Amino acid sequence: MFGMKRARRGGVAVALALGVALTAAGCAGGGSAGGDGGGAGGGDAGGDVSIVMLPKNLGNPYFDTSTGGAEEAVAEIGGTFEEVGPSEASPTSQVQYIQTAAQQGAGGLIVSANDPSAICDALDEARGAGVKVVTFDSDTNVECRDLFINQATSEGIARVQVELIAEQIGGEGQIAILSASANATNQNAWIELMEEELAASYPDIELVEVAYGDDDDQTSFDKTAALLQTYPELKGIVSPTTVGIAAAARYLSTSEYQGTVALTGLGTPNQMREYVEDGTVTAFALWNPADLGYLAAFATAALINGEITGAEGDTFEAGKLGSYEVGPDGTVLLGDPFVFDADNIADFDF
Ligand code: RAM
Repeated sequence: MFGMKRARRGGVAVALALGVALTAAGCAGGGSAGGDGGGAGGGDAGGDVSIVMLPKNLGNPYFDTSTGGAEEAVAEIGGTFEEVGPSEASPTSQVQYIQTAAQQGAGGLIVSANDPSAICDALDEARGAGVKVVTFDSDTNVECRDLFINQATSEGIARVQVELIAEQIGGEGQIAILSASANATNQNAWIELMEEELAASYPDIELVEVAYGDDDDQTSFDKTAALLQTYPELKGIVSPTTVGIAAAARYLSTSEYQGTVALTGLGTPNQMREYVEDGTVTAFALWNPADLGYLAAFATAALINGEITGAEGDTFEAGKLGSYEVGPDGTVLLGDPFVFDADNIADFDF
């Protein structure tokens, strides 16, 4: 609704520029649908495509970009679009926005969940009132929504971060994780898999603590300082959140640890560029949040228009991204994570 307008312009440009690079990879890994399912491009089918987008919280550039992608898609489809959301990424902070969307008769709700179950009652009610519910980025329990649009497999997201930190600390030493909020479905799934991967393949790396910055810049900054103080031998930090990694990089960049304590995880190129350029960070990963929002909006429109029900094997068209197929547990996969470093970071703008 508000600040997002600014982000939308950037988001659209990015989606076009980046769509090419990151989408190419994504299609190779997942996609596969095939049939063109009738209303190609999702154009005119005629339902009331009114979509409300509810990120974990407002004020996070990652979600500004995903909202920009969703808004671009809804403009192509021909519907109405609104972004709403809380300022804090806490388990129940989204409930009131879900209730309002249902009361206002939204056709679809796209949500990144702060907790797998805390918003389920509200989502059930909304679905009972005819709202199609699509999670993206961070899922709820499967039974609480119609579809989940997943940015990449959890295994892939976990693996790339473990590989990056292992490489950056020379395969041994203490590391910590600086996560988002303690209940975040997505971060918790990735952390569990990172722990498994570390245990299985990196016996000389010790994970000493998982800290939570709540996807709040200041909290993440303070938690970074605390980790460095508590663990003088710390060799590296993995932050699987764009808010956390940017705050940790800012702390490290002016500290005695710059260049000696490694930092990687999931970040946006625009937030991380200065820290790659000043040597605080070597490489980190992400996907294209604009494509994620764009895909979520096309999937939601397909549900609203009755083109799909969310059943495994359903296929739909997602505009410039092409065809997608619903996989097990009502999940649609965008693609593979992408690694950003000094050689490519200048090519991205989101
Ligand atoms: C933050 C949020 C989001 C996550 C990214 C990587 O922006 O926690 O849910 O997907 O980081």
